[in-house]
Amino acid sequence: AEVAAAATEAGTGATGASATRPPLRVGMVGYAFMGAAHSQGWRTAGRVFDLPLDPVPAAICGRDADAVREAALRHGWASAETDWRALVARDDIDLVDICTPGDSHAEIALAALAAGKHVLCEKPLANTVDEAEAMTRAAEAAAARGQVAMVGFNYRRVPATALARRMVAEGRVGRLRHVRVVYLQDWLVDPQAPMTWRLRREQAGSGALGDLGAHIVDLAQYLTGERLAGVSALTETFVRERPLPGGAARGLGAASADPAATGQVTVDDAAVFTGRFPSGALASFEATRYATGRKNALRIELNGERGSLAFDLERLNELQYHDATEPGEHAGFRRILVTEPEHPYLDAWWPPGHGLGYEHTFVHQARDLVHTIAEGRRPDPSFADGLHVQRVLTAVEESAGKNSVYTPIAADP
Ligand code: SOE
Repeated sequence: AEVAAAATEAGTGATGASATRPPLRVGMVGYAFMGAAHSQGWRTAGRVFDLPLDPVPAAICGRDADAVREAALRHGWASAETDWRALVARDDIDLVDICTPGDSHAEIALAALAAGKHVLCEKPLANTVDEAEAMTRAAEAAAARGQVAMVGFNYRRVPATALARRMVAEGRVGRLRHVRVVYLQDWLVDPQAPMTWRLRREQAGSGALGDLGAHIVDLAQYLTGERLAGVSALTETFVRERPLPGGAARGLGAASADPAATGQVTVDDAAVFTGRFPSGALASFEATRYATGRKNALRIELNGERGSLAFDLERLNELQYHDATEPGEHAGFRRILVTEPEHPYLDAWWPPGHGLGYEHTFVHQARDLVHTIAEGRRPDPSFADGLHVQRVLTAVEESAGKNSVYTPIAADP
């Protein structure tokens, strides 16, 4: 159905200035938190960056007809669908953006690739290694036909993490010894916080592990340029039964609980694991929804022979750097304010010193994907990268099931 009042028209993209650029017509499945975040990305990327294609927010899809219509109007999508198969079948859609829970990623992505679409899929890529393998095979076959399939690890697109990656590649930390990374949230500390799909294995695949652990595994691998070789892990489900939701969704859960009914939590609440990189560097990871007082604290520190880097998502415009080659007398961690035009993504934004936030990562993701498609490059991160993360998550669960026995991660074929 056409949403008449939407800001876009066929052939005119989010910028309203597409006369000279071919459109990239996007169909997005899902309209909750991630749908809203991706909408921001698609709407804004072409207004801030000079893109080779003009992203057109063409269609948004969700099962509830009224809710998806309202989401289309709110987020600026030109039309709404209630069946993702209808969306995938439309010949006026070039790219399918998957923002649904993990249990539908594989089916939608496989159908979209078979229909000749480019695909952006939220993390974690899938709920199982088997699904992720099938998706990766389909993505490789589609790449030969010029299609791009990317997985949405948005924290690679924080200017400070992109700068950290550049500095590691330039050798500014030297040979790596330690990678220390945590992702801490606290929205489940209250045992009466209601159930959500995120706490059901059949929908989410896993708990804090897949939701937060996937991010930190990807970020650690992205910054180091290495893939984990094996892990030793512990996982725990602290609260195994929770009230069912009593009302509408709010934030990551529901606004109220139903006092009369409960549901079983079938995923982990927290995962703690160590790992080895092929270079010999040791890594430690912690992903939890029970870090009381920590809201969205993704922190990573790298220690190498020549220096160290540290990043904290709660201070995302900053990168800490210690240069160990400086004379000891005045060496020490210093703060790089990552807000300058020479930093990744920042030449297109505000004057120097004016910071960015969480939502900008989705704008940068849309920008990078548009370039990847237009320039016929390999996506970064690819489905193969998403598959490797999935292998790590599975190895973590295996190791945790065997009381932390070191579990090698299957090599990629
Ligand atoms: C919830 O834990 C969540 O929204 C994740 O699903 C996102 O991937 C992360 O960016 C923020 O936290």
